[in-house]
Amino acid sequence: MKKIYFAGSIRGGRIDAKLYGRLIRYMQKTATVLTEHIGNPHLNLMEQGKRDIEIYNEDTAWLRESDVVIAECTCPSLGVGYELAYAEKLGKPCHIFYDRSKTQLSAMLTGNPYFTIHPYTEETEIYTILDQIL
Ligand code: 6IA
Repeated sequence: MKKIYFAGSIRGGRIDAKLYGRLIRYMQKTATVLTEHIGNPHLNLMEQGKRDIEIYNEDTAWLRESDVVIAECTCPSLGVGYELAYAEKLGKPCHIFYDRSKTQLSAMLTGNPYFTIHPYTEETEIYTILDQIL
């Protein structure tokens, strides 16, 4: 099974947390998602259980272990942008999804031909493309 690093906003804002959860559950039917916590709508942003240095070390290790990176970028997140640049340096395939009716993606992503970018208008379009990726 392919190992997926799914990236979505955490401190950038949790407005799309439920969408992340649906995407993760869909991918888990045919792949291993290393970052399933991203879709947890109850993730407590104030919780100090894990130190940031541990989060960074764990996430960068998962990025190295992953076969493909899938990012939902409708809600802008510095962490997701950083992860995408990190994944590019590792040569991991990167697929970026965003709702074209809600946001304009950063030129630092759209201007980089390394990334495969999938603008969508309906959530159902994402699942069709995920089937091709997985
Ligand atoms: O800048 P952001 O927080 O929006 O960055 C989101 C991205 O960074 C996600 O794709 C995650 O892979 C990673 N990330 C950021 N915070 C965490 C985290 N925090 N746990 C795991 N990965 C994270 C736990 C909750 C924390 C706020 C206490």
